[in-house]
Amino acid sequence: MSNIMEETISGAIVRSFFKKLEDHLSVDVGIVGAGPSGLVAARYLADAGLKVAVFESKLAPGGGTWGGGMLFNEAVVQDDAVAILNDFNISTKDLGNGYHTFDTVELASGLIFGARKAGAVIFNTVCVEDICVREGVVNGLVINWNPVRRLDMHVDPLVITTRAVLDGTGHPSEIVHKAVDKAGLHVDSPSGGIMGERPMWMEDGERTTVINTKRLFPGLYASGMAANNVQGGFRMGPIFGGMFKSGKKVAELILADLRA
Ligand code: 48F
Repeated sequence: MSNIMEETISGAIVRSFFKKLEDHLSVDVGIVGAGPSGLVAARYLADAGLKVAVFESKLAPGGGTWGGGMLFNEAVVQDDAVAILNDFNISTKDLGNGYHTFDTVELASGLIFGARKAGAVIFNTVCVEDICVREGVVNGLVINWNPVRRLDMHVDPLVITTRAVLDGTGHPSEIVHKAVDKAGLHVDSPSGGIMGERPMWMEDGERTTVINTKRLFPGLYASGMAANNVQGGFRMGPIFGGMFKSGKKVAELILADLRA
């Protein structure tokens, strides 16, 4: 008895995955975290022709998009960010007061699909555990399987070479923490370090998320709640315009820098 089908399928998966990984050992942009800001950035950067890899520690990309507000799977966006959802073909319902609702399962799947179809590759269950810094530039991501981290296994990582790194890790801003605490970098924030996120204030949080989205150090950028954590912005809960606009803004900043 032969296992021809089993061998074919296993071989196809192994060869196909390793080709994908090998093709992305060196990328233009390494995005850490497949939340809304990271996925929006991934899509616009890939649309512009850059080689983009997204590393997401969880099995399902999407970050904080799936659960809406308190597991009610609807969320809200303002008028001025609906155009971004239109770019992803995600439907919204106009409330007629400047706000729109949307289904968060459609949001999560739409953002993931949009980023993938634009050409960004998503490596799920892979966490970024460190960065590389050479001659004053952040130029690499240190990756490992998230189950390795979760099980506290002593396994050395691999490195992805980057021209730009985006911290899209949300509230903890894990990558900027590595830059500040471990590499000793002085980032572009009021203190040169991480200011820490402030409590809920939807209006100010939404406004400042976009302002807080910036290049923090050569080769290093932050978006979404990671950007707010670094700059001391307010949290805002299940309104997502700031996240989408932050992802679009950081894509434009990275594109301008890489094309300069
Ligand atoms: O937190 P998250 O959704 O990022 P975001 O783009 O959006 C925030 C909103 O979802 C919400 C909000 C809106 O009002 O406040 O919270 O800022 O997604 C961050 C993703 O990063 C992954 C994490 O699993 C999540 O999916 N992540 C975090 N640390 C790492 C990581 C890491 N070290 N390596 C890989 N992925």
